Amino acid sequence: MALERTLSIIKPDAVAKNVIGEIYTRFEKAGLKVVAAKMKHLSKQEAEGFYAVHRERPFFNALVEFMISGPVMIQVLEGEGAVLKNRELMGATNPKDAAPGTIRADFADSIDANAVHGSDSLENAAIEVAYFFPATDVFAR
Ligand code: RTP
Ligand code: MG
Repeated sequence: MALERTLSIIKPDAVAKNVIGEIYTRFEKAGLKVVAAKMKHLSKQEAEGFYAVHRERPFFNALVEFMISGPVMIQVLEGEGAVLKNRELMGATNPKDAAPGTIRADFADSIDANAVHGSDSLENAAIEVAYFFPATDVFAR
């Protein structure tokens, strides 16, 4: 497996629940390192741009409104097979379908308020990391 970087967002519901640390612990225990991080209250424009691939989907407006409902914690995770590893830690999009012990099973309330975002491919990871972090703000470790 190759060393990869992926973009992770702790969504407004999980930030409001005060579980940033618990989620970071899961990343660390799985061997993923936080190599960049910032808390941010996204503007509507930033959220729409980030989720532009979903623009035509019926849930797009609800998704954007939810993502701007409060601050989020945005981080770049680095590790062997980081993209898939993070998706495995997150669990299925709908918490009802998420495997026990995953972040969404333990912290998500609904398909909208589903605690975390994670890049779904190495290609999208590079695009998403660059969307939020200039290269100088990502630290090789
Ligand atoms: P994410 O992008 O947030 O990591 O989630 P994901 O890959 O598991 O799911 P994706 O298909 O990319 O959808 C992005 C977010 O939109 C919301 N969604 N709602 N009502 C629906 O059918 C529906 N489908 C997706 C979810 O909040 C999902 O995380
Ligand atoms: Mg996605």
